Amino acid sequence: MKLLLLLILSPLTFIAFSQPVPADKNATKETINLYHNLKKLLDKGFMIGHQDDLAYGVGWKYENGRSDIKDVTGDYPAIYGWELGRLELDHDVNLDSVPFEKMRMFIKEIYNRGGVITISWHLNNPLTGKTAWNPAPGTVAAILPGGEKNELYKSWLDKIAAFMLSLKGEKGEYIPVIFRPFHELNGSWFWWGGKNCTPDELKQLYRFTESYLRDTKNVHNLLYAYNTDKFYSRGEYMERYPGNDYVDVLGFDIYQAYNTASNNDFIKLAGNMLSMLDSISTENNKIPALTEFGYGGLPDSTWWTNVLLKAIAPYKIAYALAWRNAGFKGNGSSEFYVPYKGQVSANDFVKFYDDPKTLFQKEITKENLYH
Ligand code: BMA
Repeated sequence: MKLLLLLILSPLTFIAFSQPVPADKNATKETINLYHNLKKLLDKGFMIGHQDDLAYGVGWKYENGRSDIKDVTGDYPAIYGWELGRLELDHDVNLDSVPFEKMRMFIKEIYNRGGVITISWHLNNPLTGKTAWNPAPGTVAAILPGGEKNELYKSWLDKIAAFMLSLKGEKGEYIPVIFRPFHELNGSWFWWGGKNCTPDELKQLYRFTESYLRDTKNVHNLLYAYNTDKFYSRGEYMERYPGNDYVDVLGFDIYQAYNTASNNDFIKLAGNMLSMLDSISTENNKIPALTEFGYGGLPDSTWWTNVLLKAIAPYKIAYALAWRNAGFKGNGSSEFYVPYKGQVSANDFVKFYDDPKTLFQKEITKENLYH
C-alpha cells in the first residue's frame, strides 16, 4: 500500500502520466477539453469543414439555417472557418463582406450544437496600408517591438482580442477558437510569407502576437494553428516554426489545379505532405490538420471519393477545411469548393459524407468536444 502511494506521488510518475497541455497554459476549461478531444478524434476520422458555410453559398446569401453542405447532405459541416480581415480597420464587414455581427451569431450557433470554429486573418499590410497581398519588404520588422508600426499592430491585436472575448456560450463561458494567423507562411504572396521576411522575423512575429493576445489581453480561448502552403521537406515545413510552446495544430493548405496538375499528382503531393505532417505531429505532440483545401469549380464528378478521400484516408488529421463558396461573380466567373445542390460532384459528395471516416455535425455533436 505504502509502495503504491509512493508510486502515485513520485514526481517521475507524475511526469510520465501528465498529459500535454495547450500552448496557452491558462486556457479555459472548454478550450483544454477541445484540445484533448481533438487528439482523441484522430483515431475516429476527420471532421469536414467549410469556410463561411452559414453566411452564403452559390446563388444565396444569409438565408436562415441554409448551408450548401446541408443542401447536399442534409447535415452541417463539423467545423467552420471564419475570417477577420478588416476587423483591424474597424469595418463592420470583413474583406469578403461578412458582417462581424452576423459572424458572432453564427459562431454561437455552431458552438451550441457542438461544432468547431477556426478563424483566419488576412490582415492588411500595417506598413503600407494596402491589403494582405501587398508583400512590401520590411513589413514584419516594422511591426515587431521597436519597429515604427508596433503600436499600430498592437492596436489591431486589441480589436482581435475584443472579438475573441466577445464569443460567449450560454453560461458566459468563452467559445474556443482554433486561430490560424499568418497562414500559408512559406509562400511569398502575403506580406508575412516566404521571402518577404526572414524565418526568424516570422517566428518573432508569431510569438509576439500570441504572447500579446494571451498574456497582455488575457485571451484564453484560443488554440493556435501553424500553417504553411505546400512544402517538400520537413526542413521546409519547420523553417519558420515558432516552437512547441506556441502551437497546438499543425497544418498546411493545398489546392488542386492551382498547386497540382492531375488527380494522381494531388494524391501524391498531399500524401507526401500528410506523411511528413503525421510524423512531425507525433514527435511534437501536436494536432495535425488540413487547414485549407479545394478544387475550384469542382469539374470532376468523383473528386471527393476518388481523389480527396484517397489522399487523406491513410493519414490521421483532425479536420479538413474546404474554402469558401463565394458563388458567381459579376464578371461571369465563379468560386466554390464544395458542391451545391445539382453540382456535378454533389452525388459523390454524399458518398464522401457516408464514408465512416468523414465526420459532420451529427457525429460531432455526439462527441461533446467541449466537455
Ligand atoms: C481567397 C479568395 C478571395 C478571398 C480571400 C480571403 O482565397 O476566396 O475571394 O477574398 O481568399 O478570404
